[in-house]
Amino acid sequence: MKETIDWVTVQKEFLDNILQGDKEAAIKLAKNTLDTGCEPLEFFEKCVAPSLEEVGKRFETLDIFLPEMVTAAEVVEQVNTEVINPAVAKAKSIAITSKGKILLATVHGDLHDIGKNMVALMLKVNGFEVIDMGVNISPSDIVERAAREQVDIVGLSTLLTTCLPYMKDVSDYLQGKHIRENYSVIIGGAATTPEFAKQVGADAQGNSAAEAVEICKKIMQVM
Ligand code: B1M
Repeated sequence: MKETIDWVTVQKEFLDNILQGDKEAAIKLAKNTLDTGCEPLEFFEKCVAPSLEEVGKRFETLDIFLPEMVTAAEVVEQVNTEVINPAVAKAKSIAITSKGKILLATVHGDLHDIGKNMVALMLKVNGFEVIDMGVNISPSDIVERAAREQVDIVGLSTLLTTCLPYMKDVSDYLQGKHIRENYSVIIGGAATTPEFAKQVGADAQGNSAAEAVEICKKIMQVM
């Protein structure tokens, strides 16, 4: 039976672990929490994501500096690789037939990929074919690859407000080549909002990996 989790305590401990660069403790905490019956995505959304948000707040208020933010991100990447990703993959079997082909990229100028990688993983385990171009990808490369791979959906991520214009560039580039109607465009990442999605002519905006999956299912009209 699933135990009740005190998320405030777990998150506080996880935050301390990642700020101190204590990979072993963070991994142990993640494993122990999953052992109580917690779903890996729930651990990511209720502990990892809010802890990183707190890291961001402390960075903004100069309570911590870039090296600590880098360390925290490195520990999280290790926890994802060693605990969360394998647990997600184990819990869901990869579908044989594709529900749709999705191209994902973090846009030009932006190196953030923790959230985008979780979106990619959740789409894959939910039966979508994912082409993940990685980070810092130019609008022209995104459009060229989308056309070459004949994807159904173009998915763009950014966490930096300074990189939002590149999302608009992708949309404009698709329009300019008269191929915009061939794709659905969805955007996400902490810098985006539903209003911004409307402004740039995107079809949808998602605030979490789970939401990204639901949006893609709706677009492809699959369960
Ligand atoms: Co940077 N950083 N960072 N950073 N960083 C932020 C984003 C910031 C908000 C921190 C702050 O000041 N409060 C700030 C941006 C401010 C702004 O633009 N307004 C910032 C800054 C300033 C910077 C640098 C410029 C710092 C510097 O060098 N002086 C620099 C930029 C480097 C660059 O990209 N060119 C920088 C660097 C870094 C690190 C390398 C140290 C590291 C990134 C490591 C990595 O990603 N591999 C890092 C980190 C870790 C953060 C914070 C702390 C955490 C980001 C994160 O992973 N969040 C962040 C603070 C914050 O976000 N509040 C911050 C967790 C993740 C799960 O959330 O990515 O939003 P997110 O993804 C979610 C949803 O948004 C959604 O699903 C995900 C899962 O739930 N989603 C989608 C994401 N993509 C989607 C796509 C979809 C749908 C949903 O459809 C396609």
